[in-house]
Amino acid sequence: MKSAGQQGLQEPATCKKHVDKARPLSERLRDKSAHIAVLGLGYAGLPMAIELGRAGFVVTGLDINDERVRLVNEGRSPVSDVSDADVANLIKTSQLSAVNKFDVLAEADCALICVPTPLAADHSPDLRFIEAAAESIAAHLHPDMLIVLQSTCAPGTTRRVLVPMLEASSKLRAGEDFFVAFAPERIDPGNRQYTVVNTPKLIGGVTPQCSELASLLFTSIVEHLVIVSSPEVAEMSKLVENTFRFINISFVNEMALLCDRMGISIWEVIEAASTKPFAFLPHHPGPGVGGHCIPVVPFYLEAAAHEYGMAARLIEAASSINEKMPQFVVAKLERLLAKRGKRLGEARVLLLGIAYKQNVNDIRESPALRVLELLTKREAHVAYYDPHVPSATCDGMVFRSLTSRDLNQEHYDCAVLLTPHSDVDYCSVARQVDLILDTRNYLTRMGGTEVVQL
Ligand code: SAJ
Repeated sequence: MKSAGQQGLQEPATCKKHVDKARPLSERLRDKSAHIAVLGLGYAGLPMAIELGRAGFVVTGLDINDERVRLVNEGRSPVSDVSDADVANLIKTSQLSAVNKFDVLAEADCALICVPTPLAADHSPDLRFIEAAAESIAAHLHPDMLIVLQSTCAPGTTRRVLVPMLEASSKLRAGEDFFVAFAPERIDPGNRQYTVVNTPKLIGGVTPQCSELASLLFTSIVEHLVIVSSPEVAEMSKLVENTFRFINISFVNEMALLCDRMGISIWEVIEAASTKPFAFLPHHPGPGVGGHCIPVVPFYLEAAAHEYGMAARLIEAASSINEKMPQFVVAKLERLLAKRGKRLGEARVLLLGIAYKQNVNDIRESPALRVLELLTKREAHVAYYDPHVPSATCDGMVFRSLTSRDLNQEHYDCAVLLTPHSDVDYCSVARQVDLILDTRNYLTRMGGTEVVQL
């Protein structure tokens, strides 16, 4: 029976490319006949899977979250920066599929590890997701396989944690029988300008051949590759990038506390300092530092410093400043209300935006949740409005976002702008309140409503 292809007909969408596994991996990466497995379909893994599918690879996404797997197979995106159409187009052509069973790794030529690297309760690195991924891959490891770790981790994790776990249950040796590299994800959620494609990709292979094979994979989707001399350099670069940001944010937060005492605008100070065309990189104060990266990654660097007998004092100092910001927001609000003869405990307070940053729906580590918790503890009447976050649990209580219709029916003594989303009409919100504490310097004059910057 001739296949559809042999009959010259359009191959049915379900047909997978025939792959000659005998050909070396380098050739299958060049002609994109390699099968790629992406472990973790989150904010880092799904955009990577989409770009690899678009480049022509067959990509299987692996995730332990059944709901996430179901959504992807239905052509829907569980990640705010990836559209449903992005997913559906690749599902339709069978370039992309998702599974929650890891035996597909036996068929995969490459495995990209894009799993979370959170902190444990004591702020120490939590590598259980990387270790689980390593175990899954090790169980299906085969010759000529490329494994790329993309999850943020401390220097040495690739060579001293991942590689031994991969080698433990087979005679295969990294750098000889299979290949390993570290290539940190640099996704900036909500950033429309910089994406997987135009953000330079660091690659640190365990051996030069490992770097070469990882480069062959990424060159199909990334405009600029940067090969470094080892996985440790790539791991350390990622930690330095994010800790640089964390410390600089904490510096301007501390200056915000000082300028508040001085009675001058930190925003005007930063704007003025930014006129210096060299040697100054503006960062801006806010209610604190949220997200899955910036408040987490520096503690991987701190743990690495401790391992080498050093105390990373700046990281601890920066963390204590950033963690103080929610209290500062509440204290400033209390002072503003007191000037109007209102006690915090009897005030009706509207929080605007509780996602950890603009135009995302993620509330992990969001400082807005801390503000909500502090105000609730002070017995203020608190509600929030965030069209990207329908509900949030804070201190064991479930809060539901107001709708834009609700906003027009209630009056509030004050609002606190914590995370300004670009799709919200703050003018209409301002009509419902007498005072807005703007922690992001986002609002201009709002009619008769008094707007006070942090
Ligand atoms: N923030 C400030 N002031 C600033 C900048 C940020 O208060 O001047 C706050 C934000 O509101 C947010 C937190 O810091 O709550 C983190 O913001 P972010 O955009 O720096 O962090 P992420 O985790 O969304 O994305 C970052 C990436 N961001 C940028 O470099 C702009 C980048 O560091 C990484 O690609 C990504 O983390 C990651 O995956 O590590």
